[in-house]
Amino acid sequence: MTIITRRKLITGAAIGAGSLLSGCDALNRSAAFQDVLASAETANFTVQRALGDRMELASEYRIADLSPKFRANGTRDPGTADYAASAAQSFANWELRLTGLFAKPQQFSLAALQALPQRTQITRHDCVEGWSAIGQWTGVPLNILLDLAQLKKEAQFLVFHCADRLGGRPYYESIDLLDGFHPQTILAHRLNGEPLPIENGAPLRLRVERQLGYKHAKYVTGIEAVASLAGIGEGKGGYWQDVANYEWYAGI
Ligand SMILES: Nc1nc2c(c(=O)[nH]1)N[C@H]1C(S)=C(S)[C@@H](COP(=O)(O)O)O[C@H]1N2
Ligand SMILES: [Mo]
Repeated sequence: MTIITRRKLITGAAIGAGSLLSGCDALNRSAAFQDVLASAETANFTVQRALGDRMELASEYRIADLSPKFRANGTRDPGTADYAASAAQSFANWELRLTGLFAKPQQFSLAALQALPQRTQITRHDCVEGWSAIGQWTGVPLNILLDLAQLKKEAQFLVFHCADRLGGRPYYESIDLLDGFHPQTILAHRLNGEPLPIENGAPLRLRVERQLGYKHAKYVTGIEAVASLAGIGEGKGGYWQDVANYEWYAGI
């Protein structure tokens, strides 16, 4: 298991820097990521190479490559009264709460998220259960939210809280800051040009395109910035990590 801490992120930023500065405009505009780049003179070049790979983009596909249907897996409907009531009003009352290590913790309605700059990407989703699907996702880049809420320097991980439970436990997932600021990491509210279907995580789901399917939290209600995963769930960083020892870092 590789946990990328902020210290490693800082040393890694210099490698990433060349490709970031050429390609990733949104990332370059990110105040928090600028801090990271500014600290990059402490670079360790071995760590750098590995982290540089992690900032590369996942493959993107064409409309012609879309799967006829994007299949659903895991929870297909959270099934609570609150969720049903929210769905009945097209999730107009849905709130995404940013809590924990932010200088300006805040919440966003779905409409507020949709009013921010959006990214659309066609990517392949790979589930450990042995299937893949290509879908077109539209949503707000996570790095925009991290800057608006002003992620604090002590933050090392972002925990995604979800509206559903599996076997009585809330589903959750977590990523480090390299994935948090990655330009293809988005909170998606549309799939294949339509509002996200309930079975695929309506109204909001994480897309973290360099990782396996279980990292892509559906029904996201909150993002908590933390210095450690120890106090969350059973401390392994995600539902499947806690119950079945899945890898925390599921890079593809
Ligand atoms: N909240 C929540 N997120 C989740 C799951 C889940 O059961 N609940 N299943 C995960 C798994 S294993 C996969 S493969 C994908 C499936 O996404 P899909 O239903 O859009 O295919 O969601 C992931 N995110
Ligand atoms: Mo999965």
